[in-house]
Amino acid sequence: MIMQTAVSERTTDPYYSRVTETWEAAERVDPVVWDHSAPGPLSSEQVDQFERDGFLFLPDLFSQGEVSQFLGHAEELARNWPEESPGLVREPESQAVRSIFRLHAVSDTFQKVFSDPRLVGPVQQILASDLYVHQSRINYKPAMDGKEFFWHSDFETWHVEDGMPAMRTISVSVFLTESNEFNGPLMLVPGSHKTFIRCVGETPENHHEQSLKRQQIGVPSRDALAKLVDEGGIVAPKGAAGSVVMFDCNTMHGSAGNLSPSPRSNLFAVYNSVHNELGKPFGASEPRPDFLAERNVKTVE
Ligand code: 6CS
Ligand code: FE
Repeated sequence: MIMQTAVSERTTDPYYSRVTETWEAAERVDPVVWDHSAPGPLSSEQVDQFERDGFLFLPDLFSQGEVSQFLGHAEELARNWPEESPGLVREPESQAVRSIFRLHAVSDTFQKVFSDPRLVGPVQQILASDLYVHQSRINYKPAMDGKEFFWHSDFETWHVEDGMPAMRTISVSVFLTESNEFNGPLMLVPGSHKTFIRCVGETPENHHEQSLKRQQIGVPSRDALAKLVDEGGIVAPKGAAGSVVMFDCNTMHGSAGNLSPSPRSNLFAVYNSVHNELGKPFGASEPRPDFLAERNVKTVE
């Protein structure tokens, strides 16, 4: 058995990034499944699948009635968001709303969704830990205006810019609309979560003001992506509104723009282990704002 070094005992950063002149592939040092015998709703086959692929597709987890209520609430938030209040991101080439962040702090409806055992149960099982919401958002991907999300590992940004120490974090994406091949579905590279890609390029100041519209730093080089895709291919789970994709924080993912005439909206909750609290950023001078990286650790129950 390979012994993992406790995060608090690490003397060097295994996940340094944005410092070398060429990209590098480094081995992940953290477990993916933290305790195979932890209780929860997933079968042992599903746990093994998550460990192998770095994601799991759970079709039809929420009913059509539930998601239409969530979508209505999401649209209402976008219509009424006060201009001066942080958390709203517009599309790079139009005024259409791209994302709204930190829903767990502004919406009782979504806070309740983020405590739902259908979402929390599987994540607790894989991470074998109590959880808090590190980040939450809606990506609206509006009809025709909704631009791509370039390939990235979320952990790379959360480590470098937010000070997240270890890979003990899982995102869940709830489809608020159908996801199909025409509307820019989430694409993932199976198995990519086991390799940490060190990215090229320095972090500019206030990087998030640019990266949330169109990310160019903290993204894999062409050859790095080619290597991962050679090994694992690309999948795009598609399905009805109410379906859920849960994926590891280091799984390489992205999505194309939405050229269809209807929106493709997803609700995201990012659950971090309470044992993996944020510290100082590992590669940026200032930590990012709270709406991107929650520092108030409130266990979900
Ligand atoms: O920077 C972030 O934290 C966010 N940006 C992207 C492109 N994905 C993850 C996260 O929402
Ligand atoms: Fe992402």
